[in-house]
Amino acid sequence: MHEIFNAIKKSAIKIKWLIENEDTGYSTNINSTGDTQLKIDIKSDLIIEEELKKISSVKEIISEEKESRTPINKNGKYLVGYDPLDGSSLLDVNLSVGSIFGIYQDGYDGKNLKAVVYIIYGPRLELVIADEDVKLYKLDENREFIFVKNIKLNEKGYLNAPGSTQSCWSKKHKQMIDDIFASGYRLRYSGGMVPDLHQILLKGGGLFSYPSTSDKPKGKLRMVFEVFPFAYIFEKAGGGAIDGKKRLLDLSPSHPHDTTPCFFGSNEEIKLVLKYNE
Ligand code: AFP
Repeated sequence: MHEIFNAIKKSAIKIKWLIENEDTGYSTNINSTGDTQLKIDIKSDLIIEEELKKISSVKEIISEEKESRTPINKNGKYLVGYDPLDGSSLLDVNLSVGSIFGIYQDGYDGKNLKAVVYIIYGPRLELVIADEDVKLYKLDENREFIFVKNIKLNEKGYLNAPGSTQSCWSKKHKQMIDDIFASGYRLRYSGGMVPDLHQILLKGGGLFSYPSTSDKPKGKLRMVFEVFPFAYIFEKAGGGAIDGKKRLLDLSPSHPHDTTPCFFGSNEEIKLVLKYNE
């Protein structure tokens, strides 16, 4: 597992360089989810693939940017599902973006996650590793990731990050979001899952939601690459992650690119979501 963490750290430094120096325009490719890929999405994916291919404990990898799995080592133990550059459509306006890695064993169900890493490319390069607990690291002047602190959510937060557009929300969801704001929560939503969830994690709590909507009844965010990894992190940080009713980590995708509605938060906010979905 440590070798995998090190490969991810090396990839993060290279991708940070790409973000700062390379063309952030679109390519002519369309990925498996139907999004037009940025040139930098493709390059970041390649960087990660090259680093993970060197690791003997990796059995196979699957990227959000590719339709199929890539076998690595027949005798490897771990499967790595990753989103090389989540929120890349925010690069042209110089907002933070991230990379997300779920390290699975024996299949890509939520319950098979063994560890999670995400990177946030912001003014600083930061990395979060969750295995037994959740730890924040930052890149120092010697290009080493140094430990900053453990991340722990409070029972209740004050930030609200509601995904999608109001015109596509159900009446019930709109009512819940209105009530949350009426009770004093502040809006914090950049449109990048990594910085939006990172903010909630580091500011002690709140709610991030991407519900079932009229245009995307099964939500937008992908289980293997985005939802399960953050569900794992929120639970390890002392909060919760549900699809509205059920625990996200109990779900099994029938295809690696399947999506699900999702709610991540501290315990009080998750209880509230459950109440509105009774
Ligand atoms: P892009 O990778 O196309 O920028 O999408 C980002 C994302 O998958 C995720 O990072 C955000 O939380 C979510 O989409 C935002 O979606 P909405 O703009 O529909 O709220």
